[in-house]
Amino acid sequence: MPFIPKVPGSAPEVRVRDTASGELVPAARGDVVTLYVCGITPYDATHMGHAATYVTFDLLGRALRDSGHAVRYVQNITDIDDPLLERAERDGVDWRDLATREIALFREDMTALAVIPPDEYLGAVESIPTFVGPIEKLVADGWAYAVPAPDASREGAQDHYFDVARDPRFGSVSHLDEAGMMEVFAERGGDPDREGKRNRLDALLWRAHREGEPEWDGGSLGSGRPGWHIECACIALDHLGIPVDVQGGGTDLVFPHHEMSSAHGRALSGSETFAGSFVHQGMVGLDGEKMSKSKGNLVLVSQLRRDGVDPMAIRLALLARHHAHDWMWTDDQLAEAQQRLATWREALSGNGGPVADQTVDDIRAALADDLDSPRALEAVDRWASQALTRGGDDPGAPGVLGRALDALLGVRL
Ligand code: 5CA
Ligand code: ZN
Repeated sequence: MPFIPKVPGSAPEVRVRDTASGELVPAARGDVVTLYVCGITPYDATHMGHAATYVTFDLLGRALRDSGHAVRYVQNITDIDDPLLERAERDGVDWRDLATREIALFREDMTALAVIPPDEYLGAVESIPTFVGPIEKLVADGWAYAVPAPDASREGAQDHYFDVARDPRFGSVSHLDEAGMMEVFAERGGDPDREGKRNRLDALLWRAHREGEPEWDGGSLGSGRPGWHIECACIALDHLGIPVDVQGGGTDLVFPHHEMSSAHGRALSGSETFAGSFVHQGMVGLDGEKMSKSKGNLVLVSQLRRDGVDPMAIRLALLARHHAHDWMWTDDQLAEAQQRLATWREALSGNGGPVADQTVDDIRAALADDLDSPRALEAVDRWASQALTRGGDDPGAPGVLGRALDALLGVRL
């Protein structure tokens, strides 16, 4: 946990655009704000898309703290799932070693980007014993059912699926119709063609052991491993309680991941909603396509760091784009961010400057308005430009603004 300086003055209530309702809603619903953000699947290094996501929720946490709230932030690591096993197999490494290595690199990247770590950072693997009881409960309560798995390593073994037709609120996060759901289900980890499912969209909760795959004790479910969505539902339920205030991640998780984990979480908790708001980071792309580990079109935080790029310039490049929009990464944007960082450093290194109170208010107002970081940066640009062209006679201004940049934007000069 880095030291976060206090900023004089007070901040407005933070509002965020909730994907489920489409409305701007207060992110906080009480003094303590619970924040669950979907973490990485650790099979490759952190790219600009991941970095944008975690910087966005870091910004939310900072704005909430500044407006007088305490934040309880939980993040998972999907350290057992098909993509991780497939990559480990391809590269001839143990999946545990691959995950350990990538988690360590991710944490280094986040530290370099001044991302405040979550209060609890939980691996799926270490949490598996806490998934079994809830899945058994879903089966017992009629939310889930077994499907014979003839290719499993043990005779009579069964996979377990969530019955989406049981849930009258299914679709309340993404608002997709069935065709829209089907379009993305398979490419985002779903198995629409699995024989024996009641509905093609039903989600895997527990997979019986197959030869060559790792396995864990599943109680009455049999030996196997958990599905993806139930992991986030159970961790959120156990460590924050449902409803959480904010469920976060990239827009690629709206369906099926957040739709399903919300359905599982509501079924388990009896709560009508899974989250006060669902906040999603737009997709960051490269060369016209979504940046993704599976496509390999990546700009990596760790590579830029090795190239000697100041991590604060990387952070500024990310903050220059509004989180709600998709955008393409280009080298020009990094060059612009480096220029901006140099200008800010120069302006803040003077003995004084124009009074900064209005600038601090402008940063706060921009962040409170659905984390409008580009607007916040422009406010600082205006102050810096005035300081450099006309100077100013407030000796305390650079100090005040420097602390605000550190506390509110996570930019340390
Ligand atoms: N482990 C799951 C979530 S439980 C997962 O999606 N892992 S991930 O490594 O693929 O992505 C980590 C986070 O980065 C997710 O919130 C995801 O939505 C986000 N993300 C992935 N690719 C991009 C991208 N190109 N642009 C913006 N965010 C992205
Ligand atoms: Zn998740």
